[in-house]
Amino acid sequence: MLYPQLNEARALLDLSGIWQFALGNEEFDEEKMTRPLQHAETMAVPASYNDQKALAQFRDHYGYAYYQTVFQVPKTLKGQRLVLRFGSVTQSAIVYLNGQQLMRHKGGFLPFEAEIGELVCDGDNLLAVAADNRIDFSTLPVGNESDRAMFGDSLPPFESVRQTKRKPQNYPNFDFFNYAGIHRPVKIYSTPKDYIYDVSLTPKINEEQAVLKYEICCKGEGQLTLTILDEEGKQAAQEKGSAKGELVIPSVHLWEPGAAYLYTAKIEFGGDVYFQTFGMRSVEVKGTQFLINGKPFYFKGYGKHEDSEVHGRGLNEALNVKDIALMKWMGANSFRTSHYPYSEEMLNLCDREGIAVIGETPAVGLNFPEIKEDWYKDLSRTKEHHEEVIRDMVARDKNHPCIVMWSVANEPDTAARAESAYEYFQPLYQLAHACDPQDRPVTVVVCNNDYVKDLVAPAMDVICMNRYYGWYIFGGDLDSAKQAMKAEMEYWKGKNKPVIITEYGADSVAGLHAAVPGMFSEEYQTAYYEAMNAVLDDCLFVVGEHTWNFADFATIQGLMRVDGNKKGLFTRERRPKLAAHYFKNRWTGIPDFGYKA
Ligand code: GCB
Repeated sequence: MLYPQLNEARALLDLSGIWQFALGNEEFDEEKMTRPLQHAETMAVPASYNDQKALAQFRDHYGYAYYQTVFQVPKTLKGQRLVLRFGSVTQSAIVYLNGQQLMRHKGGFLPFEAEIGELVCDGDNLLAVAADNRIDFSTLPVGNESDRAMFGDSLPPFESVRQTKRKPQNYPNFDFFNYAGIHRPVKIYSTPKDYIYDVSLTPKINEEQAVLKYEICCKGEGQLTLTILDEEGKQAAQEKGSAKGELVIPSVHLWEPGAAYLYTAKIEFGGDVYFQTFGMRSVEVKGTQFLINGKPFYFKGYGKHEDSEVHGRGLNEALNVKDIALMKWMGANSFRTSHYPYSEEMLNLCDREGIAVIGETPAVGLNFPEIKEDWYKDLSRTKEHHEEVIRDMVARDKNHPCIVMWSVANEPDTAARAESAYEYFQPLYQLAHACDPQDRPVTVVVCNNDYVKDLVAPAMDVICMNRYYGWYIFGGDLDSAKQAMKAEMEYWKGKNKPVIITEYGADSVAGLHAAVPGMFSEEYQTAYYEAMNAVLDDCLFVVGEHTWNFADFATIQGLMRVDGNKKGLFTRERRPKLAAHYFKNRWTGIPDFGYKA
C-alpha cells in the first residue's frame, strides 16, 4: 500500500487534532457511530488514549473506545478519487462515515484505507471510529483469555480468593503495555480517476552494473513514464510505456547503513504522479555472514518500542528523530521493530538516516506451554491473521532500503512442541519470501531454554535469539551466566549460519548505583553487558548485538515490573544510563562492516 503524499497531482488532508471521544464497553454501540457523541471527552489524534487523561478508567479500559471528528472536503477536489486512510488503529477498528459503515480492520499496526467518494457530502461529514483493544488467541499480539490462563494455578487455594470476580480486562501474553486508540495519522488523499496504486522497486547489483527492477500497478488508462532522479534531482534513467521491466542506473550511488543515498522514482500515469524513494543496495546471507552491498555487516543496536510518556504508542515524530540521533551518538547502526511493524514515518526516517531495520510482525505471545496439549495444532485462530500481517507488512514496507530482514514472530515456543511449531512457521517463512519482491532474509526470533529441540531457528536464514543468562537465569551470577552463554553459542556455531543476539539485557533503575554491582543497579547492567560481550566477541558467526531495550518502556502492572520494564539503555525520557555510555564507547570502536571478517 502506497504512503499518502501531497504532490502536483494529489491533495492530502490531515485529520490530526483534537477529536471527540467516549469510552464504551464490550458491546459495539452503533449509535455512537451514527450520531454525534453525547458528553464527549476531548482526545488528541494520533496518540494512545490511555495516558491522555488522569483516570484509571482510560488507562485500564477494555473494549471499544469511540472517536468522532467532522471534516469538510474542499470543492476544488470534486471529480477526484478520494481515499480515507488510517496509519494504524489498535487493536481493531470499525469506521463509519456519515452514518454508514465504511470499513473494518483487524490488527493494530498496519494501515488500511477505503474510497469515500460515494459517502462524502458537501458541508460537514461525520467520521466515527470504534477502536477495540481486546486481545485473545485470535489476535496478534496474543492475549490470554482469562486470568487463570495468564497466571496458571498460582492463585492461593482459598475459596474467597478463587471466587473473586475480576473486572473485564485484557491479559496480555506479552511484555508491553497494551496501548490502544488511533495511533498513526488519519489522512484523506486524492488521486485522479485513473491512478497509480502500487509500485515495487527491486535493486539488483553486481560487479558489472546496477539495475533497478520495477513493477507499477495502475488503474484506468494513461501513458506511463518512469523517471529516476538522483539526490540532486537530476535524471539518472527513464523508461516510457512499460509497467514492468529493468532499468540500468549508471554511476550508481549505493545506499548503506551509515551512508544513505536515496533515489526517487517519479511515476507519471495520465494525470497522476507518485514519487517513490528507494535505495540501491543488496542484502544477502552467505555462510555465516550477513552481507550488505557484498560486505559483511555487523548489527549494533537495539530492540525498541514505540513508547513514550503521554503519546503512549502514538506517532511521536520528534521522539523518533531524537532516538535516531541517540543511536548515532552511540555508534549504533540498526534496530528491530520489536514487536510489531513501526510507523511508516519511522521507516522513512531510517531510509534517510541510513539505519538498518529488522521489520517484525506483531506475532508475539505465541507460547502457552501450560495451557494446551499442543496448541500449535489449534492455531487456526491466529494462522490466517498471521499470514495477513506478513502480506500487509511486506506490501507496505517492501521499497524501504532500511529494511534488511523480516522477522515473522518474536519468541514463539518452538522447542516444547518442536514439530508442530515447524509445521506452523515453515509456511510463514516461505510466504514472507514469496511476497517480497526483494526477497530479503527471513527469520523467527527465538528464546528457548531447551534450544537443542528447536527446529525453527536453524531453518531460518539468520538465527536470531534472545538470551537472558545473568538476569532471568543466573541473575546476579555473571560467571555462571557466561558459562551458559558460551555453551549455548557452541551449539549454534554448529548450525553454520549467521547469528544475531536480538535481545539481551538486565533491568536497571536509573540512579541506582552500587560499588559492588547488584541486580537493578546501573553498574550491574553494565557488568552484565561486559560479560556477555566478552563471550560474543569470541564468536565469529555472531554478526550482531541488539540490546534489550533502547529505552525503558511501559508494561502491564505486576511484581516483575517496577513502573514498567527498566532494561533500557536510556530512561523513558531518553536520559542515558551507565550502560549507554559503555556501549557508546564499545560501538564507536566497532566498524559497521568487516568487524569479524
Ligand atoms: C523478552 C521479550 C520482550 C521482553 C523481555 C524482558 O524475551 O521478547 O518482549 O520485554 O524479554 O524484558 O523480559
